[in-house]
Amino acid sequence: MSSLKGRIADQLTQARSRTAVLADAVDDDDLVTQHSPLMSPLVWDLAHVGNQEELWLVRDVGGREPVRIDIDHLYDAFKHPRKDRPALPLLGPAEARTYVASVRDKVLDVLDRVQLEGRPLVADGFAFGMIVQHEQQHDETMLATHQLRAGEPVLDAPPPPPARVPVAGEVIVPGGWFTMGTSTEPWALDNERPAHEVEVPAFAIDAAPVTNGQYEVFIAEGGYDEPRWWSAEGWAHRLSAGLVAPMHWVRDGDGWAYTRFGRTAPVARDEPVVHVCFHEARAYAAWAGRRLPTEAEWEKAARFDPATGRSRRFPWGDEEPDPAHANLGQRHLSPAPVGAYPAGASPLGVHQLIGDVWEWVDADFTGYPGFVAFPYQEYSEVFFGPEYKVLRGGSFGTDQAACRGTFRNWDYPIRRQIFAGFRCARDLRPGEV
Ligand code: AVJ
Ligand code: FE
Repeated sequence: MSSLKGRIADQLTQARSRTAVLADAVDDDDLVTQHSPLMSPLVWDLAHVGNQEELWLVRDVGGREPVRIDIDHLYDAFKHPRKDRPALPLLGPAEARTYVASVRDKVLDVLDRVQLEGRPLVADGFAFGMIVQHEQQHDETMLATHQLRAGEPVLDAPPPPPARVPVAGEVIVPGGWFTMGTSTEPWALDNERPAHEVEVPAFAIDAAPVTNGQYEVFIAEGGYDEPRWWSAEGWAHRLSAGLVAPMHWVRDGDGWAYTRFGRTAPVARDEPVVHVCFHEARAYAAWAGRRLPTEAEWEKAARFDPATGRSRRFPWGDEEPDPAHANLGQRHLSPAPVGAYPAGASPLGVHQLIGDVWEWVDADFTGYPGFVAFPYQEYSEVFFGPEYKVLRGGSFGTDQAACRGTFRNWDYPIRRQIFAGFRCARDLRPGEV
């Protein structure tokens, strides 16, 4: 087996172990329960992961007979909205487990025989990489479902590392052109492509994500009561949804507590704030006299190396993330405090861009110049437009297979179930360098 095939097999296995941890943590009744109208029952994600794998790797790449053509419609995310999925005749927990295992058996056989070159779908193992990322993305979704589930804690992980260096204030990123997106990263998805030059005027960006402690000041100073900090759309949502604090926060004496995966504790002031929507992020930034970064600013802060003028894969360079670089992969069940990842900082000193919390940026989700849908329009293109805002950098629940400096996530600006926070930016003042 080539080393690429070996890496693919390892990554498929890793994704499946994580899926199993998330599914096996609860009993069968819980697996078929819908914990929130925003989410599918966990058993849907489980079989959907197998169905996508069957469609792309067994049928398309492998040219093999379907395993279960009769269930395709149940697991087509466009046929049934999440809220309707519990009423479908879904595979039960045992059937779903048997199904995904039999698909995987065939896929490993396909992998053994396939030539990973020629056809763009298989060149560099792309289709396999896409399916690894797909399973890991659904694992993050399943983790978000766990966060929405009531009851005793069922997931365990060691706490994140402590702060190792003080990180505060902002970093000035010099103006000029930089390369955004990629044409060379083999498993980059269509919306990250192609690489293109963007001119970004000099700007200042926070050296770290906004923390719970900072966010508490915004709340205490009436940030949720002042329409002037909010966009019209954001204020309307703030009123109709009755927002008063990040999702999952509850009053605790003078302060706040936060229930995370079934465990309640006072909010940690030095951790990045998480479970805020785009509108809350934007309101905080306005209150702080700042703004959210544009998508190009975020990516320039994360990838631009002033010494070479080149865009790197990650803030720390081109190497794959290791546990000292970033809080990824559900190794911990929370963001780490600011300053916990000095080895992951960018050359200009911007910290924790990768991992910890997804970061809302001030951008609609659209295609880059020269965008071509690949291999299907329903991954990205059908979501392009003003309804979705972009998130960057991945969270503690994002696996490194589905996270890099160019990776783009998106959601509605009102959504808070994802592990999302933000950092602020601003234009430079005249004469400031
Ligand atoms: C990129 C996270 C928005 O979960 O809706 C999963 C990823 N696409 N199955 C999503 C995805 C198809 C997608 N996000
Ligand atoms: Fe999916």
